[in-house]
Amino acid sequence: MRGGKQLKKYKLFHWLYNLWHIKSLRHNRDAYRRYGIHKPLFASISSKDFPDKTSKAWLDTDDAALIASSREGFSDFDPSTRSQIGQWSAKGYMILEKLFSDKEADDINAEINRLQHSGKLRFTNGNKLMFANRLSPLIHDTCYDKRLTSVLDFLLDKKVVPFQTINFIRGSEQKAHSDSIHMTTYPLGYLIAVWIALEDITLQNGPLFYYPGSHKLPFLFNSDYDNDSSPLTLGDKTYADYEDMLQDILKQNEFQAVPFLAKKGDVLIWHANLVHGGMPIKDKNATRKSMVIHYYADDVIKYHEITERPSLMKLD
Ligand SMILES: O=C(O)CCC(=O)C(=O)O
Repeated sequence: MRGGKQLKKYKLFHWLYNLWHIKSLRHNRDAYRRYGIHKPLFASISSKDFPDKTSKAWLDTDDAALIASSREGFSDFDPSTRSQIGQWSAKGYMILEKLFSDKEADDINAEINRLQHSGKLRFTNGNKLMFANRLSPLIHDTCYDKRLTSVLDFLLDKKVVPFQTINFIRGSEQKAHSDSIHMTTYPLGYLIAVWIALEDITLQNGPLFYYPGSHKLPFLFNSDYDNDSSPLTLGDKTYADYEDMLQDILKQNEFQAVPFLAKKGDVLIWHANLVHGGMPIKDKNATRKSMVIHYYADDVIKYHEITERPSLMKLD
C-alpha cells in the first residue's frame, strides 16, 4: 500500500485536514444542532452516529403518484415531467429529453477542453475530471440552471446545492454502486444526481446503466460489509469489497440493468440510492462526453460514509 493511502486510514489525518478546511464544514453546523450531533465539525462522522437507516425524503415515505400532484409548483412542470415525477417513488429516476440544446452541450465541451488544455483541469481517480464547477462560471451556472434545480428542489422538497461536478471524456466503466455510500446525508435520501449527455450515447461508447427500482433496496453502510472503523482508524475493507457485496444483493433481486442511450442534451436524474454504473466501452476509440452533478439538500448533514469524513462544501 502506498504511503498516502496508508495515512488516510488514520482518522487523525482527516481531522487535521478538516481543521485546515474548517470553513468548508460550516454548512453542517445548523444541521448538527438540529439533529442532536454533539461533535466538533472536523471530527469523523458516520452512520454509527445516527439512529435510523431509512430515507426520510417525502417521496420515499409516501408515493409520488398519490401526493405529488397536490403539492405547490407541480402544475408548473410540463406534462412529461409531471408524469415522471409521479413515477419517481416507484422508479427512482427520470429522464428530461433535450433539456440542453446542442449549442449548450457544445459550449460545455469547449469549456472542458479549454480547462484541460490550460492545465487547470486534470484527470483524477482514473478518468474523472472533477470540480470543473469551481473553475468555470459556465459550469458553475449550469449547476444552478433553473430547468434542473426546479425539478430537484421539488423531488426533495428542499433547496439543493451542488457538491461536485464530474466530467467524462470517455465512459467510466465503473461497477454498479449507489451514490449514498459515497455522499451520505442525515436524514437519508437527500442526495440527488444529474447526468447530462454531452454527445449522443450508444452501446459502443460505454453508456451509463441503472437499475430501475433499485433505490428501494436498503441503504448500505460500512457495517454491512464489515468495514466498521475503530475510534482511530477506518475499516480495512476495500472498495471492491463493497462492489462485490452489492453485486451479490443485485443477483438476489430481479432488477434489470438499463443502458441510458441518451441523445446529446438529454438528462437523467437519479435517486440517492439508485444503483448505477458505466457499461464496458466496445469501441475503445470512442468518446462519451458527459457531466454528472451531485447535489445535496442544503439543510441536512452531509458526509461520506466510506471515509467517515464530513463533506467539504465550497458554497457560494
Ligand atoms: O458516468 C458514468 O459512467 C458513471 C457516473 C457515476 O457513476 C457517478 O457519477 O456516480
